[in-house]
Amino acid sequence: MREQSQDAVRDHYHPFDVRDAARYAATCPPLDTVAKAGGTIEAREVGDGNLNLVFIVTSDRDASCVIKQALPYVRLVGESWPLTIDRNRLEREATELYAHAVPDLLPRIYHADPDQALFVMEDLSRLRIVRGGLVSGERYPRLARDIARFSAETLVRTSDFYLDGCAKKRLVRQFINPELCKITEDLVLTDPFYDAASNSIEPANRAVVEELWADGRAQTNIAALRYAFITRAEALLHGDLHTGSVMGSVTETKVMDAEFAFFGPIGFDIGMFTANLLISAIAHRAQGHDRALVRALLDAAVETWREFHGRVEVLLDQAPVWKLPPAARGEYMQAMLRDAIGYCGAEMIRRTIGLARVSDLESIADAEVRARAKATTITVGRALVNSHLTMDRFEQALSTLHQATETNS
Ligand code: SR1
Ligand code: MG
Repeated sequence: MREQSQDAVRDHYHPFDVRDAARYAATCPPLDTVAKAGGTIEAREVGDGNLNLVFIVTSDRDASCVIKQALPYVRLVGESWPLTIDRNRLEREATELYAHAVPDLLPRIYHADPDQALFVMEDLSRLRIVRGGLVSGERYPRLARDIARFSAETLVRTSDFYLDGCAKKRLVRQFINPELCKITEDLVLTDPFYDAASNSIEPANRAVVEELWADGRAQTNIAALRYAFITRAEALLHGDLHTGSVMGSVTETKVMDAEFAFFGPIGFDIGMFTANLLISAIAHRAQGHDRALVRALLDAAVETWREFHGRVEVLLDQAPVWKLPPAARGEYMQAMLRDAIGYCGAEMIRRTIGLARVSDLESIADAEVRARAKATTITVGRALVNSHLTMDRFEQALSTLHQATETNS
């Protein structure tokens, strides 16, 4: 039985339909001026994520916006799974905070209404959700560098190296996010590692998954990763930084969907992001697609880590509050890498067999190819969870992937 969501009753809250969205958009920037000038405004609902309503609101003038509103339950599952609508505030506040460090990598927010659990933001229709683009074979040459910069800047600047103890703990309090954290604790770091009802397994992969469940090393390591996720308040994580949370083109990258933001282990976001690049590479490879595309995705994962690592080092050098002594720096960065690789493995497994699986794998029409691709992501994920504590370079994760790909081809 799920616990009731912790929301206080909000008298005026109601989920919008397209007419509500159009009417509302006419009352605030940027479309209020269009309404005042007699222009027409229309909305359509385009949310294809797991949680929220998303309306694109357009006008007969050169102005448009997006309204993002939280539903009081998990959209993917329905009203049987209540979920705090306060997540909309957390997403907006995290996005606004990040914008101080990396304004070019975030959508602009024009207006917020906590009572309706919504905010009005920039219409990014010129960009595409990166996951969908990657599935259709598009390339995003800036993606790795931009995500590395986003993560390094937002993480290190919210850590104890940049904030004094009081300021940091005030932020920790602001981003206490128990309901969304519980989703990750359960769906990423627990359920895929035993025979939970939320899992969905290709019949051909039953044995591969049962081996994972019976693997004592994997069970011990995932417990440690889960414990770190729950207890180690190092920096403000995005908390859900996968390719479905990023919009991009050849020239631009925007990070969205920060509603899972909270203070956690600093390697988590990069682990989650690189996992989704590796899943995409494995899916394309299993389908026999362009080898250069597969190579580019694997290279992007390595580049993400390398750029992130370099930027973190620079930021740590300039840290205003606490400079780690050079002798401690190596171990600190090594622990971050190992965490990232461990969470990368967990995310690969979860996106394959858990709730909220991904189109990279699910869109493979041929059942045999799909099962083979999934067997590979599970095998690689398990190997990364098992070996992350011995890794010293991100490239070792790729060697693990190459070995597993050989085994499953
Ligand atoms: C029940 S929510 C499932 C997933 O959707 C979100 O985008 C997060 O990835 C979460 O784990
Ligand atoms: Mg999301």
